[in-house]
Amino acid sequence: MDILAIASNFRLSSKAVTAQTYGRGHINDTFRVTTQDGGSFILQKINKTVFKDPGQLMKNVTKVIQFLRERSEDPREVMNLVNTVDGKQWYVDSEREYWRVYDFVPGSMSLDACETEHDFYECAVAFGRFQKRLAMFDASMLKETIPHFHDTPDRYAQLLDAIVYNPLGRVKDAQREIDFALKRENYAHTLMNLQSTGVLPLRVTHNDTKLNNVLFDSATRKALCVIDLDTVMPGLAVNDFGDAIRFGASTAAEDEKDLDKVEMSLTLYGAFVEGYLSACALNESEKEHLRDGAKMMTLECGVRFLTDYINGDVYFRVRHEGQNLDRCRTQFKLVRDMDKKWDEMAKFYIT
Ligand code: ADP
Ligand code: GN1
Ligand code: MG
Repeated sequence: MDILAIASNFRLSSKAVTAQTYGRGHINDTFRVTTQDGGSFILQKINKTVFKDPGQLMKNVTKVIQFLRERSEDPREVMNLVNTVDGKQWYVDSEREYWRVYDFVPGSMSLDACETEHDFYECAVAFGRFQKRLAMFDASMLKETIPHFHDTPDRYAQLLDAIVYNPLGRVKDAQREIDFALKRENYAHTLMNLQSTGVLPLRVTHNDTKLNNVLFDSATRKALCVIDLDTVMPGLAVNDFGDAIRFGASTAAEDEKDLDKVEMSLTLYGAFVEGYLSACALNESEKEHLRDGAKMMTLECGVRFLTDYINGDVYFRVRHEGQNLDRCRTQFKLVRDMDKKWDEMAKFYIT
């Protein structure tokens, strides 16, 4: 694939001269492109297996960016889309692949693990601020880019389908993980039930609040900009909270093989609660169910990795065989650890 040729379809500051794969996202193909005049850009091919309607996705992203830009003080707080030479927000190549370009946010970096609890506090403030700023966004302006995204019972249904289909015969290698998941199937309904009974309000949420979906100012190490806006849709704030915990409060990488290294750090958990609640206003029910958000998103993500392992790694990018099963195991280890720390997690609620 000639990335520089693809880049030439966008209004970059000058001619693109280098292009390298970039970052550690699991979904899109991301490249950092530099130009003759020293400009730096992020070029992405949108994953069409994951996002069935990339054009609609880009309409969502454009609206969210515009809304946030009107409400932020520093231009580096919101990503900037670069138009194509025809003045469009995305480019479709001859193979019907969808491409987009953002300015590389100047002076920024992303983290795949926190170095200190302060990093995680900053991440929480960024996602909390994001939540607060979107409070007045009209949800009806957004189309769901992935229906049932955090519908955990639906994720279980997909796991059960994969077990029956078993296309590569991998079920036998994952029996312990399948048993673990199935034992917790009743719990999977908890937050969806609280949503349908109106206890937890639907808000416009980010839905993919990984630490590496926030850019930090490399000079000050303050959180600067929330990125990866592909899944901004109506959702639960406790899930945004929880998805951030499952990744950022873990003491090891998402695909760590040595499960003795994998724990949920209460210190990091506490730092995130403090940062998140300082930046956005949640109601009492949401605060009470923060720890359920953490456990649910961790369980759900484990179920998703397990399903994808069984299906033959068709959704999440893998760098080696078995990586999705490794990822599933860390998530389930974190669920067990949260069960142990359940009472302590409750102590961080600020009422
Ligand atoms: P994916 O959906 O595959 O996770 P992301 O949109 O999160 O893709 O991008 C992958 C990585 O690329 C991010 O984690 C971040 O490191 C980097 N990145 C994305 N957009 C920008 C940007 N505008 N400026 C700087 N870095 C970026
Ligand atoms: C994916 O795109 P990325 O890497 O930021 C996934 C999330 C998962 C996460 C697991 C659109 O996030 O839902 O929680 O991997 N994004 C999508 O690491 O499915
Ligand atoms: Mg990402």
